[in-house]
Amino acid sequence: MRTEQPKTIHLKDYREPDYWIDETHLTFELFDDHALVHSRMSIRVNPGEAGDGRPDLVLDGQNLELMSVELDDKRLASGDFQFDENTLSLKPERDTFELAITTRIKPRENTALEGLYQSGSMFCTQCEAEGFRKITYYLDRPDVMSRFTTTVIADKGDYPVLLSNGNPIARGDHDGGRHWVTWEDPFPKPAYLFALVAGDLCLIQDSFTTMSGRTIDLRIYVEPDNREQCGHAMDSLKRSMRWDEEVYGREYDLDIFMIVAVNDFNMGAMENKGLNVFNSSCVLAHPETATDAAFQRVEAVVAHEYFHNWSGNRVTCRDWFQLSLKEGFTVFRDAEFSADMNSATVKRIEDVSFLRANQFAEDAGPMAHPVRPDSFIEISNFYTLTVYEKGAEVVRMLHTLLGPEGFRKGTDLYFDRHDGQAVTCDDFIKALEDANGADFTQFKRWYSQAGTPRLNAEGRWDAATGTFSLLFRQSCPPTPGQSEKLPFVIPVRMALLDGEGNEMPLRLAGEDGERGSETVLSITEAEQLFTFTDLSEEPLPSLLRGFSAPVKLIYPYHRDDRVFLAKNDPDGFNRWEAAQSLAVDVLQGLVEIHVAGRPLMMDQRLIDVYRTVLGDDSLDPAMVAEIIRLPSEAYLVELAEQADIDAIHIVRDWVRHTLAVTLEEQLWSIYRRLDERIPYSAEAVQFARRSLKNTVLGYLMLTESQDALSACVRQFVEANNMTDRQAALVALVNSPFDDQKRAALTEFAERWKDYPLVMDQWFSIQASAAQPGGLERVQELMEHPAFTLRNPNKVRSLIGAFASQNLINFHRSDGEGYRFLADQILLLDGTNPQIASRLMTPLSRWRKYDPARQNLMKRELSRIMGKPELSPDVFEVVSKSLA
Ligand code: B3K
Ligand code: ZN
Repeated sequence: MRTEQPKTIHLKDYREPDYWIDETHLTFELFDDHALVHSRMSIRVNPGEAGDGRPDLVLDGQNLELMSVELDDKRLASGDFQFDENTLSLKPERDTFELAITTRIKPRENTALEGLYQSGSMFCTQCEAEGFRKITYYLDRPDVMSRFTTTVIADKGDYPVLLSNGNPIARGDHDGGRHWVTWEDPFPKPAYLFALVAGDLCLIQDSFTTMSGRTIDLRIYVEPDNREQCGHAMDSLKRSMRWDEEVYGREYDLDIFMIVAVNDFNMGAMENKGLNVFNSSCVLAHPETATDAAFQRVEAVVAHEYFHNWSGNRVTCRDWFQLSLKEGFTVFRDAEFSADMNSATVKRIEDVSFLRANQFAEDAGPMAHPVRPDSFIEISNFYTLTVYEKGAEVVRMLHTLLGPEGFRKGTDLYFDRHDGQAVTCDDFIKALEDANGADFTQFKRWYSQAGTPRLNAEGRWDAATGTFSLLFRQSCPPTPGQSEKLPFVIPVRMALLDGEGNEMPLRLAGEDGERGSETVLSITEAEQLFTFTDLSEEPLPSLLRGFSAPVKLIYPYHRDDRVFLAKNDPDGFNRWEAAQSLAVDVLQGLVEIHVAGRPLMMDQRLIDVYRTVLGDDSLDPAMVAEIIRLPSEAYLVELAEQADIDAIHIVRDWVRHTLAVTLEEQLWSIYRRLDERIPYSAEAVQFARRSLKNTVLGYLMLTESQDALSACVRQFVEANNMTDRQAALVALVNSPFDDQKRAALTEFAERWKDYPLVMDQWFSIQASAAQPGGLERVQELMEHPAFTLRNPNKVRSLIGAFASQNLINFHRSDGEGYRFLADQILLLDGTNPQIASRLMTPLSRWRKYDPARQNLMKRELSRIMGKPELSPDVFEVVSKSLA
């Protein structure tokens, strides 16, 4: 057990820094076993904060070896400053001064992958949120914005490429085979956006002409072997640049934009000014090695990081509590971009499924926090689904309430007003309000109240008057530190459908004029009634279209209503939603029957919906694939008060089998129609066809017929792209055909052993397979030569996938799955606390399960809690989980 409790930081304690750093000049001398970092800062007291007398200057620093300190060119003796584990402080004698500091660091020993570290043979940095303090002493907080100049010196043979933010302004050679490059970034920025890269990298180059006619030099740097895999990232970058000009009026500002791919990276990518550093999994894409999902992820992440240049870099966060200011907004921006590039409805369905299975669970667990948290122990723990995905939903609601034009007026004002500043979520809202004359005072509760609101709705038809009234009641369950919640503003996009499925004209009592056939109701009270008048027949409401608010909507539809909506709702998203909720209802009913020990009987209406959808040629095949995908086990767990994981798994499997057997003939005809030999292209139309074909193949394999097996093996062998090959492998791995499964896995590993990203897939497919013996298989795979705990992608694809996607094996009743996960967390806590902390999520959700499992999970949490010198990252999650 640690003796000293890590400190909690509170939003309410925010105050401006005592000093500003106007200029930062850095020189890095990179060597094989260490690096010397020389910094020279022009510092000035913050007159607003100084008060009486000049405050001490207190700089942040972590794991640094301090070599020297110079104040205005005078070397300070050790008595002239104090330093401890986390700070360096001194008493300046003037209001403005130059401070020069030299530190020595060990990038090779930096396994936490934060600060300056080595990934393979290259040096790279990750500074957000608080990694810069692992490089040198600094005011490492986002409201301190400085102009950076960076010189990198290294061996020319080993590190021919030396990069940092901004534009290269000088370069030269030193004796002894070393060389140097100086970079200057004209835009003031917080230290978290600093980046440095040094390595032997090859360059893929292109250019982009901005709307004002400037030519931007676009560069992607990768290890030479990956040269052929950058085309899609480059295209995505150019599309993102164009889109941000067209949709937000935002033009790129520097003359050069660089992306570097690294293999060891804690997350997806990082938006450092002019020098984005990417996990190679979010850059590299080639049809033979990357799936359609990977192609789409590359496009989305490239866009996301690029969009940060405005939403995050030009306008940044005042403090880390405001993280969603840049992340929620940028996720919303990238989602809209992806929607425009591919199918908007399918993108929305994917995002909503993900949010409901995962963010809703976070909101209901021990780590629940508002979109703008009030406090944290370790900021790295708050790069969460709530800050990102729910934050994006909050921005989406503002977009819905203002309409696209009002929203654009608001963002124009926001960017104009705050360009070059570090601001808050309030500033964002204020700009939207001012540009539109709107009042979002109540709406801002979405930023301060945690938890997923419940929205109960009831409809009442009055035939005598031709009116239909909708009564809404909202509530929000308590979350840690927040027992009572005030009503939210909940925009409900909706329509009323007649018996043919047509949208009826909407007229609201008390309002003049009509609202057209679709409208947005703004629910602001705990209980609120809307009455629609002049209706010719009893309508069926289509509610919360496009998931217009991140709430749990409960409407007492009969199953027949859901069937009707699934077949007839003109809104594609709500057609999917109706089919999903029908499937949820059927599955939940069957879980009860199974638990009661009664035989399972299939509701024919679900089969009927699937049959209709499969036969509807007017539907986008990607939509069909989404509609016939049953709700995930994770979502069913989230929905349950207390989840019976065995029952959920058995019932869901049984329903899948039953659907497969019943619809076999129709599935075959679709598979045959879509099994076409055409050259691969990464385009929406092909994504859609492959998505349906492979979903259908998954079902067909459940019939366990020889025909299905042959088709699957043939697809595995003959596929001309990784999407089809991998789908066949997944189907084989989850089948009882052991010989073919083993052969396919062996062949796949042999063929792709030199492609780490493909091997990640190979690990993940096996880790997620619900077959018995899952834990033993994962333990065996940990010994595979391609596996290492040092690489976050490997950890995610094996341990992460097992614990979060293989519920039946992870939750085995003897608790061995939990023990395994805890063992890995304890190991990783010593090397990479951020990754260790991420792995805590499944254990933190222990309250969802039965008492026996709860005890087993708590036992592992307590064991983790007992580790001496636990990182603050893991400490925060484990202590909150046990609280
Ligand atoms: N801003 C980074 C995330 C940094 C996470 C630091 N622990 C990537 C992104 O959201 O674009
Ligand atoms: Zn981001």
